[in-house]
Order: sequence, then structure tokens, then C-alpha cells
Amino acid sequence: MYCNFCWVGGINYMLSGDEEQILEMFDHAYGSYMKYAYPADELMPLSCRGRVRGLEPNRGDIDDSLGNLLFTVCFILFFAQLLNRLEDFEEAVKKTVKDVRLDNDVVVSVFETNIRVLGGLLGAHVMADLLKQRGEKMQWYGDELLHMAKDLGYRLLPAFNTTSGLPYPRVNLRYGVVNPLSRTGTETDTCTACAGTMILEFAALSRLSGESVFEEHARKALDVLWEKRQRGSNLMGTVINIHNGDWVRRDSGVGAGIDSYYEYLMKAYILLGDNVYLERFNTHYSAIMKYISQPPLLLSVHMHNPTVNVRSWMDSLLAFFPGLQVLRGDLKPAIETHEMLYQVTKQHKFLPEAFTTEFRVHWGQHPLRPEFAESTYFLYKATGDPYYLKVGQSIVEKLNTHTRVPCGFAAVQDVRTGAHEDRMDSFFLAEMFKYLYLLFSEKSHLPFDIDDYIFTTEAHLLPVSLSTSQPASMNLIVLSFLYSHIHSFLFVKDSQKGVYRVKLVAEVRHTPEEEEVVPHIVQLISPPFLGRTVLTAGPAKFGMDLTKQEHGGSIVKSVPYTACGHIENPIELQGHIALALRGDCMFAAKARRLQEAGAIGVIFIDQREDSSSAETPLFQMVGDGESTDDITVPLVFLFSREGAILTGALQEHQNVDVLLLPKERQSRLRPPESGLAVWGMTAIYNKNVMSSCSFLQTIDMETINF
Ligand code: DMJ
Repeated sequence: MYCNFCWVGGINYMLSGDEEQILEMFDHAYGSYMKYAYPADELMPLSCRGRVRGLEPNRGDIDDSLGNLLFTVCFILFFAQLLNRLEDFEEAVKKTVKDVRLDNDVVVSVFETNIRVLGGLLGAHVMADLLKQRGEKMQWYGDELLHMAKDLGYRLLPAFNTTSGLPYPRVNLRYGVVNPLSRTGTETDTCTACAGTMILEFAALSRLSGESVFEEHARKALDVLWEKRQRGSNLMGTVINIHNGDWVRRDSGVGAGIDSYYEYLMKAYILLGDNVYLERFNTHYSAIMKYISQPPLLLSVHMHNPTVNVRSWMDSLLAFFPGLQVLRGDLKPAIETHEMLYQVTKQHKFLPEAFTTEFRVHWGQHPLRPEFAESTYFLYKATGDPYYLKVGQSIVEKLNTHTRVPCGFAAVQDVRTGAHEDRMDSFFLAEMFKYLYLLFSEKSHLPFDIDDYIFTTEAHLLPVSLSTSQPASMNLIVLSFLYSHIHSFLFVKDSQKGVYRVKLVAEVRHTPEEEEVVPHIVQLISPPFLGRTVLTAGPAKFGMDLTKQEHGGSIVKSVPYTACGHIENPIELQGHIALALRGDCMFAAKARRLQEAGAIGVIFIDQREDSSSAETPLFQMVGDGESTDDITVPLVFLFSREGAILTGALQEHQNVDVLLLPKERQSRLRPPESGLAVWGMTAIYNKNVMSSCSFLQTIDMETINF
């Protein structure tokens, strides 16, 4: 039975109707599994029995995800803890320890076993350990799940025994890959995601067990993949030869075959704090945004000829991508693509496995995939917009109406007919319910701080405190290395725990309706501009308050331009306004560094090509979650097209003086010598969205009339 009244951290609280509904659905799905399928890996919800490999007709590759490993139990282990059902959690741990055998003569997918089982065991181990430390439960627990995880890790390792370091796609849990009894080891190819989605689990295993071999192998595979990127486009193919590293399939998208490769680069940076992963991710991300992203669509291209689309349909796996874009801080395309996906679900009830650019069904199956719910959760978390709760409710409603059957929830064979399929993949329990529950639940209803964890691709949670237990040779996270995005997970030193916590922090605030962004300007006042060139700028929530005090000076570019490392030109910057490129670290970190170097103000310039205030709503920069009282210089932000005008002016003229001030003060200014007022812009600011007629207003003085 699900509870509608819970006790977390000594506080009673009532569950909301939405929370209760998710719990009821979870109980129906998990209860059916336990009743009809346990100890099989998965439930067959139409025939009300378990799917045991070898006993059911072979479904091909899809069965390689089953290894008689009690997948479902491994999966939900952690979910029970999330729901604060400590008895259920303890029970599931005991069952797993007692019933799961790893020494099975069965060929499994390395990728699936890693993300499903290894991730499940590790996430559950972390929770079991936490409960034990808290003294609440699990006092008997002696790292059994971690021992199992290590055992499983060693059973997966033979897959990495290739000359390239890219793993075989399959391994026999008992015999490895080279043993003649293994019935595997003859494969030549694997998918990019298959080889590139090991680092979170393997690194966690290494750091928790103290055995570095796992992380080393996963990292090596990522290094090989990185070397194989197409150097012209920085794109990746989807299938690669594991022996010689040649690309077998050169189509390049963000969905099937490659999705979690990108996801794991970004998350490896968040979990492990190694800049290399972020740099690689950013390089790929720019390429994706240049060639694959055609907002709201995400269309695969040829990696060598990226201006050519290779198909006119998209697959449903790419629905995770808006969630990843939220982590990257790229909210606008995330919102657009998510909205496009929502429209597809409105038309077909669910995302079909593949659909065309006109939203027609290309492949009608829907195996209860969670990616759309995942992105909905991340977008809600980043924006707080109740619209995403409505989207979540529509997902719930459709699941109950169209997939609920007496023994669980059944996949949809074809969204056009609504016919069911006798499968309920374990990711449905592991991911779908977790994201939906988190979407609707209050943070305070959770038994732990969700921001202390990162989601694996299977929605298992790994603690970001792992970053503090990395080998000394690795690049440690330093607090100052915070990257700068619209909404980002940020590492924040928790002085009490001595670990770095991960927080979803808005570095750039999209203000609520009642708090409008005060548009600012950068006005070029030295000859030959004489106040006629006016650039629309965004303000900052910290630093000098320009609404109280205008500010001006001549501009100098920071070296390095991002101002993320040691500032190399403090003498030139002394007493001047610094220009700094956005990205690589937080606005606050840049501002601090430049202020220390002697700059009297900072103009940040967007690093995204071709952005402009005419097309993108203004926002205000906020700090890094820590106190920014020490930052006293004025700070403004320019989109890249406005920024290019400023840097162009600097290139052409030795000296460029600017004024930084709120836009409303503009008309009161008199450019030197001209005696003319500067003409006001026609930008209209509506709520927090600014739609400007022009990002640059250079006017003919004759037209000025005041
Ligand atoms: C999950 O097993 C994982 O998220 C994987 O990375 C791809 N998608 C499936 C569920 O659709």
C-alpha cells in the first residue's frame, strides 16, 4: 500500500494528489512484478508472468539486457528509498543479496548490464550506507551490494580486452569473451553510446571500492572515442569498429546509438570534476548546435558532410536531449525541442519510436520510454514553470488510460492502433516513476537532498561527493572552476561535510513576472561614436547598482578573454572596463578576478554565435550561490552581435570610451560636443521577455528631435 501521509526527517507531511497518484501507479507496476514475475528479470504484463531468458522465445538483441540478474529488484532498490519506504528498501536489499547470482553462463550486453544492474547496485549501496550511518536502518549491512557491484565489474572487464580499448558489446558473465565457451567475442562493432556510457558507474565503482582499474578502462574508451571524432565537424558516428576504431556508421545525431555518450561526458564532469570531460562535451555540443539542432528539430547529419541531413525522421530516444541542454544551461532550444515533442505526444498519445519532421509515425512502437518525462522534470526544475507540471500530468493520464493492464503497464506495439505488447521494460520502473515522482514532489518530501546526487542514464543516483575521493593524479575540482551557463549544476563546497555538493543554480535569472529585468545599455561615447551607438545590455544582480550610479571608462579586452584563468594583462586593465567572454567559469568568478586585476567594470560578451537582444530575452546575471558582496564593480552583459560591435570598435579605434547605465537614463545624456541627446531605443519590455526592434540603434543626428 502506498502512504498518503509520510514522515521525513521528523516532519509529518501530506502527499499531494499527484505524488499519491505516482505512488499508486508505482505500486501497481512493482506489485505486479513481485506478484507475477519475481525472481525473473522482467514482468510480462499481458501474460502475467516473468520473462526468464531462455524460457521465452528469443527476441534478439533486446534480450541481451537480461542476465537472470533480478533486474527489476536491482532497479527499484533505490526507488523505494527515494519514497522513504525504508522497510521496502531494506527488504529489496536483502532479496538482492540473497537471490542475485552473477556467475551465470549468459551473454549480456555490457552497456545494459552496466547502466541497469551495476548502476542499480551502486546507487542502492550508497543509500544503504547512508541509512546505516544515520543509524535509522540497515545496521546489519556490510557493503554486500558494493561487493556484488565489484564482482559484476570484474565480470564486465573482459569486454575491454581489445587492441583499441573500446569494449566488446557483449560478455559472458561466467566465461568472459575469449573463452570458447563464452559464445561471444566475435563481434567487430559497437555503438558509440555502448562504448561511451561506462564512466559514471565504473568511476563510482573505482572510487567506492578503491580499485582504479574500472575507471581507467572506461576513461580509455572515452579517450579513444574522442580521438575518433571527425576533426572537421567535431561530430561522432553511431557505430564504430572496436578493433581498428573505424567508423561503421557515419550518421550523426543525438538519439539512438549515441545519446548517452554525450550525456556521460557532461555528467562525468559534474560527478568527477575533470575539465577534460567538459571541454569535450562543449566541443561536441557546439557541433551539435551548429549542424544537428534545427530548432525545434534535431536531425541526424552525415559526420563528414554535416550540412546534409541523412534522414527526415527523429527517434524517441533523443527526447532526453532537452534535459541535457538544461544541464548545459541552454534553455531556449531545450524548451523549443521539448515543446515539439509534447506536440507529437498530443497527436499520438506517446512518442512513437520514430516520427517524421511532419510528426507522422515512422515507427509506431512505444516501449514506455522515460526520456520525455526526464526532460520535463529537468525543465520544470530549471524554470519552475507550472506548464511542465501539466505536461507531467498528461504523461500520467495517458499511461493510466492507454497502457495500464491488470498485471502492470504494457508497452504499446503501435501508437496508431494502441495495441499492447507483452513487455514492461525495467527502465519504466527505474526511470519513468522516478522522474514523475520527482517532478511532482516537494524537495522537503524527499528523505535526502536530491542536489547531492547526479542521475545516471538509468536514473540511478550517484553522490557528487565522489569527486572528493578521486585519485590525486586527477584534476581536482576547485570551487573557482564553475562554468557559466544559463542554468547549471554548480559545485558548491559544503563546509560542514567537506564535500562538493551539486546544485541547480540559475546563474542567469529569468525574473518572475513581477520582477522585470531593467534593460541597460552600453553607450559608446568617444569619437567617432559620440553617444550615437547604443547597445542593449543585461544587468547583474550583483556588483555596483547602475540604477543608482552610472559608470564609464575605456574598454580593454581581458587576457585570457574568458577571464577564467590567471589574468595576464593587469597593467592594461588597471582603471579600465574589461571585456570578457562568457563561458568556462561563472560570471562571479570572472568579475572577482578582473576586479582584483584592477578593472573598474566588466562587460561580459556571449560566446554563442549570432545571439542578439533582438531575438533573445534579456536576463539578469546572478552570483554563484555564495556571497558576492566583495564584487563592487559594475557588470553588464551583451549578446554576441552587440558584443561584436564593441570589439569591432576596439579593433578600429585605439580608445573606446563607454558609459554603462540603465536604458531609461539614456535620453538624459548629452554626448560630448554634439550637444544632442541620445535617442532612445524602441525596445518593448514585456514581463521578463524583451522584444527589441533593433539590438543596435545608430542614428542619424539630423533625425534627433528633442
Ligand atoms: C534507458 O535504458 C537509458 O536511458 C538508455 O541510456 C537509453 N534509454 C533507455 C530507456 O529508453
